[in-house]
Amino acid sequence: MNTRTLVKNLAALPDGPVTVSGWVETVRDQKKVQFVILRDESGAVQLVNPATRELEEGADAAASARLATTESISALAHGTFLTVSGELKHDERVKLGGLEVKIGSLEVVAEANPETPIAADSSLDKRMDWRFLDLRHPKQHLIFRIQTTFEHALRQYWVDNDFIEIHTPKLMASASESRAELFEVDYFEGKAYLAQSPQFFKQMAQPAGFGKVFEIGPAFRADPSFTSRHATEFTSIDAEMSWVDSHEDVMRMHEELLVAAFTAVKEKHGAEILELFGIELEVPTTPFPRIPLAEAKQIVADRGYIIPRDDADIDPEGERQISAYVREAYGHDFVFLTDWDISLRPFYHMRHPERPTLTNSYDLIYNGVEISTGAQREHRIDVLVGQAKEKGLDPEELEFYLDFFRYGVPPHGGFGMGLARVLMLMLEEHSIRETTYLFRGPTRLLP
Ligand code: AMO
Repeated sequence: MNTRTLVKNLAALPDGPVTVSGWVETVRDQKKVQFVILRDESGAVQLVNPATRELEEGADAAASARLATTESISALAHGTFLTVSGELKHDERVKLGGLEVKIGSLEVVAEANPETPIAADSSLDKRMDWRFLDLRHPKQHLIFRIQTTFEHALRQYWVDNDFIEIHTPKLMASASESRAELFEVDYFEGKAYLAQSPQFFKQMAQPAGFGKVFEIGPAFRADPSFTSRHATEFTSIDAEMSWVDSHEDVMRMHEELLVAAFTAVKEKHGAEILELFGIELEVPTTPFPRIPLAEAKQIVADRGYIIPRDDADIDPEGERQISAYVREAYGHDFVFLTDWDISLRPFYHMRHPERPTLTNSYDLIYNGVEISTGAQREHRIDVLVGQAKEKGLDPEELEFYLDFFRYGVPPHGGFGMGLARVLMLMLEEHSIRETTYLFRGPTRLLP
């Protein structure tokens, strides 16, 4: 049996017999010769077949087989999956990779319906309906190869720095962020909630003595909005570490981590990112700029944009404006917005020792969009209970969490970061639907 060669490996082979398998991208059916562009998961190759259109009298079995091959090529629908054995020939006149395969035998392994349901100009929603076809394109492949490299580099950094990987449960007895955006599910006689974040359980690792932990896993938010940056299920990248003096220590780890991951992506995929996305990927330099939120709002106002809501938050346009400023002033794509008002932060954020209306927390903005929230956590039980009450939470419901702080917990902090958002901004895509394998939103549960 001939073993299958991936298209990307053909270039290194000498002229001679090969077998390739893949999907039919195009067929050019000329009178004397037929061309098929075949794509597999590694690339595309031109197949060529001198056409046999009719049999002469007394034709042998080989001639009949050539006629059959010619007819089956004429009938090939886009997307049909083929295995072809033939002769590889290097020929620099062939535009596609300087080689072609002359078809010897051809097997239709799996036929495709002749009408392809999506085209290059289909709407994003339609493409999502047919995601498996949409994902066949080289650009989409690259997104998920980048994702693989990115996650691998995060793990490598954490493993090299003595972090422990944890997998926290996604079925919970209570909310982990806010009561809004909470999915409730039937759970035997009672109710359970889908985890909005691993927040409580990554913090639990601190009194458990794990020191430094990370998790890459799903998070669920019953967020009814239809923005380009929100999903109801997303992959959350989380870290939490003991012995921090403030959120500054968390930011330092966070930026080092991103430098490591962007370096790995650039090294492995930089050339392809340039070719397919037209982007010269930049590895950020450290330290990332840090701007207190109040100052950022002033900078944005000075640029002529007044954030409409008067509740001290920064809105998406404000994020774009501050990013534009940081690009101009520092030549940087990332900025930490620090010192958030307590009204904007959850009860578990530690407050600033000298300015108690502010928290030891940050948002990380990348190319105009928030990708992450981080903070030092309040670890003093009495202060924590007070802050929970102040936020209108019932400490009894939080008993399991509050217990973590009653038996010796080190000062700690961490962050959560949305995977699809980072990829979206890295590749200048317009929606996390493009950088999520299968998007989940208020009106999308399929496929
Ligand atoms: P936060 O709620 O800000 O913080 O979420 C952290 C990051 O997760 C991503 N994210 C989302 N991505 C897609 N769709 C959503 N609906 C969505 N919601 C959030 C964003 C966001 O910046 N527990 C804290 C983190 C911490 O303090 O450690 C938290 O969850 O990129």
